[in-house]
Amino acid sequence: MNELGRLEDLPQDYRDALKAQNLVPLWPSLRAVLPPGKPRPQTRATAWSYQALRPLLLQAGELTPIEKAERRVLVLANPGHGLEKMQASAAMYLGMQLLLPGEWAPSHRHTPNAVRMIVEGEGAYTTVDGEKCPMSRGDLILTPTGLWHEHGHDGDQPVVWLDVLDLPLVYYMEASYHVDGPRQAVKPGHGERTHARGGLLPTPVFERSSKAYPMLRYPWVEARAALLALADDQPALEAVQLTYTNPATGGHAENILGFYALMLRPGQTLALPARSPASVFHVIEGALEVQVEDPHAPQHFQLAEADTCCAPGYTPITLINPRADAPAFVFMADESPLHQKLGVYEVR
Ligand code: GTQ
Repeated sequence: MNELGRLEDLPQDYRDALKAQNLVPLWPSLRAVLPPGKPRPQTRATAWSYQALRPLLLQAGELTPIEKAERRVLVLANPGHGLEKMQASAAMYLGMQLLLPGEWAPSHRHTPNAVRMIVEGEGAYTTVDGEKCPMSRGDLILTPTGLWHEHGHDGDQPVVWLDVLDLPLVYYMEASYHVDGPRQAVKPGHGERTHARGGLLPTPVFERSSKAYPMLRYPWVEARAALLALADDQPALEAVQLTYTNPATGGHAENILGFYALMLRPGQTLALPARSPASVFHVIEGALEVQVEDPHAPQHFQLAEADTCCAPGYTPITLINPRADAPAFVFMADESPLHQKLGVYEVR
């Protein structure tokens, strides 16, 4: 591969003439925008300890009343992108949100898609599109693009959840905005109950239009039971993994990011191939070691319950359950639906 001409090789008056007409020579930047062989991700393998961030999140509860925050969130920001960019990867945003007993985070809707993975506490709920979704540890609750959502808390202990949004992508597209709304009227309906039996799909014979997102809450008790059943049923299966899907389409639960529940058997090591999308791992139960062959600096994270890490794309990742006596249960998010839809998805 030959060396390309540099900007400094061009006479200053020529560079000035280009600039005056909003013109840029490609060749000095060609290798930067099309690097050889594989991308040079800004995303760095990064881990966030729940034990370390929890006191700071609770402190935010004392420092900033909910009325002054709307959403009281500490963002898990990737230093590779610059913390102020508030992104975990190119397309993923992660935040730890705190809601205290009696608090209410008012109704709004926005273009980015969100999910919540409940980390700690009981008694809180999210109302999404009029459906009241109780929050329990390990539950996944969707707030897809455009749907009204608000958070309330009838319990007596702090509740914390992990927000995963495609905000960096939607913001980059200059398509990010929100609309405030009044408190929602709660309508009857429990999508997680009507869709609790995989393979049996409610058939809306007399309905003119069915909901684009018929299931908004994926209870952890169901996901955990499904993982244990899968592991038990297929003892030789390496990747005990489930995808959170939209039961009506069979496709991913949301349009841009993918969400998965994984189980690692006691002592299991699971080597994942390098894939183009970035990914996020959050420990629901047990312990997890994550080895990331990050080209910047290889990382080996030891994660405890409620810890979270992210890994860039195009990078082999090894997951290890260090415990010989108990399975590890992991929530994973990635950019696969986006890469697949755009035709840039790769496994190496
Ligand atoms: O709970 O609606 O972490 O709108 C960032 C933006 C959470 C939310 C975030 C949001 C929300």
